[in-house]
Amino acid sequence: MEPKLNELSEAIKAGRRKEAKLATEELLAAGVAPEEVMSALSAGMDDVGRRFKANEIFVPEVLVAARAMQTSMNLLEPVLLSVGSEPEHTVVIGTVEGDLHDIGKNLVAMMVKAANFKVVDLGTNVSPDAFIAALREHRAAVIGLSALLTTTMPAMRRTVELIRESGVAVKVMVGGAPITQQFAQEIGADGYAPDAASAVDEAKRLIARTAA
Ligand code: B12
Repeated sequence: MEPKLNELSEAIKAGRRKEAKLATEELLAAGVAPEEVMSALSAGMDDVGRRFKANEIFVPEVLVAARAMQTSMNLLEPVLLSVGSEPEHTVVIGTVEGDLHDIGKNLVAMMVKAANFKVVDLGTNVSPDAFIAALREHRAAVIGLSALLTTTMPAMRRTVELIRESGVAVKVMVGGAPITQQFAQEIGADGYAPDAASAVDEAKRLIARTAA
């Protein structure tokens, strides 16, 4: 199935939605693990990121690639979720105020859901108040904050501060391309993960720590 996986990566890079959909359907029908399909999607999107950074492509190309990726992710989600029993813990997730990037956050949400957590996804450009209201409403064990812009890193810091001030007991996990372990520590977050797979491990680690 290697060629089909490559075909999927290529379809994402070129933003060919129908092709991406078809390749995803074929891979899933052939019994390829959804995690493997997801890696092919990420590889395609990584390349898009690199070329955007190098000014080889521009916003419209990035958007069509993102849309193709979302189409595939919609097909993957039910497969990832078909295992698993009643979720025990809730994770609230969202992109911080001022930031509209959601591809990485969506990947994290999907992987966390697949690991049998209930996920409340607040979307992008989420104010600290909206995060805090959702934490109260859903009694979340963990909150995941995403930021992709250096200019929205202060909003992440502020969100963590306000969560702490609100007195809500929750473990805060942060991530996004400009975020580092050091920044996470600096702003008083409980955890950091560099990618969607390690975000799942990190959420589990934080919950185990709460229980201990
Ligand atoms: C796609 C994209 C866009 C799309 C977003 C579409 C969407 N629906 O998300 C569009 C075109 C809209 C966009 C707009 C802008 N963008 Co943009 N964008 C990107 C791009 C190319 C890819 C980001 C991406 O999706 N990567 C793929 C995903 C899978 O990776 P990821 O997000 O890093 O997520 C992974 C990890 O970080 C982690 N993770 C992510 N979130 C979380 C959360 C938690 C809790 C955890 C644990 C982990 C975690 O796990 C994820 C999965 O493995 C990056 C370049 C890059 N290489 O990063 C620029 C980039 C982020 N954008 C950039 C800029 C400047 C902008 C704009 C200001 C451009 C403009 N002039 O208009 C606007 C800002 C809009 C706004 N207010 O937010 C800059 C930021 C520079 C900086 N230092 O701040 C970048 C780095 C490009 C560059 N110039 O180098 N962008």
